[in-house]
Amino acid sequence: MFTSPHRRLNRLTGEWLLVSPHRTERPWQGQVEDVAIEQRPPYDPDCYLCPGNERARGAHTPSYAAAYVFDNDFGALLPDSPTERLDHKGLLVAEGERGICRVVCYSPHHDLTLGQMPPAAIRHVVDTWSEQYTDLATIDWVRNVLIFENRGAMMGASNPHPHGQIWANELIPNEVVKELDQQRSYTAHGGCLLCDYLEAEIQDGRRVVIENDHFVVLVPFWAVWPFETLVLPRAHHGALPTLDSAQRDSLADILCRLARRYDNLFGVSFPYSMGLHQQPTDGVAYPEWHLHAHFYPPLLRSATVRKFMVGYELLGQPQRDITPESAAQRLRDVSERS
Ligand code: H2U
Ligand code: ZN
Repeated sequence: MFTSPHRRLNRLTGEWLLVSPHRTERPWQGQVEDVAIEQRPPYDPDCYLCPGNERARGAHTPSYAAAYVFDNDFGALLPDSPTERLDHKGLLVAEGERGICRVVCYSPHHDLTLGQMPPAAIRHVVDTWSEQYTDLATIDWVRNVLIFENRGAMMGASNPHPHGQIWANELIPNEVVKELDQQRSYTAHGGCLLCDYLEAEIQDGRRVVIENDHFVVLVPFWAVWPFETLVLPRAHHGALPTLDSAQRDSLADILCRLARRYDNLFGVSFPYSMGLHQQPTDGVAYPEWHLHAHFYPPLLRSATVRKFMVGYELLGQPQRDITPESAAQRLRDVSERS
């Protein structure tokens, strides 16, 4: 691989990023983050997601034993927003948009994370995600269901209780539109973009982090975030509901193992945003769409130094120092013990 500055194509979005392999050793005198020593109780009487507690707007979180889903009390989208449109000379353009926002508690235990949950409990979360996708897809105006998680204060999570979110939109969001265009245009090559990409990565091997029977985790060739990963099913699936029981167990296993590696990398509960990209739900067939999950962690070289997307990256294009190959090597070298 190149040892000099170069640019790489993100095949999934069509966007370029800069890679500067020679720059890893630059000194850092900028912001360092506080390392929160997390000693959490299994139940927190002040947590709105713990079983039996009251939430911020007075709703009651019931006693629950496994994953629990509720409508977000402060949803960014609302199911009854009016259909409005503004188009002033093609310059001031706006559209009303409906949506449904939900919160998924992964576990009743306040102190757990994905990497600390037993595989059977993560499998239950996978089944819950799948049911939610199916359930929301049946609503005729829902065109996309995005399941995601912000973990850690650094990524803006509002609460340490293990949880994620679901936003079901009337319109397909930007990142999904870009990936759809790329996957669609790639079919001119005769196959699926991510099936072919996975095959190329397995053959190369340098960016593969973990494999099990049905899933592979790799640092994508075009990763922007230092320890960004892509979770791919070996078989071509457009969304979770078509995964069989063994494939779901495999997904739960690989998510748990990845989370443990992340936590062990810098010895902290590793912050990230992760999300599942599944085919849109507008009733159209998307044979080109390949189910996958992205993990975008902000940490760069230690628990206290994060990557900022600023300057050239905001104004030009993303740039990274540590190469995807060396990030993958470090994630391979780290233990999976919890
Ligand atoms: P984040 O940690 O990623 O912010 O997700 C938590 C969500 O929980 C957040 O979107 C919602 C917030 O609106 N929430 C409730 O629905 N009810 C509450 O009582 C507090 C927080
Ligand atoms: Zn809690």
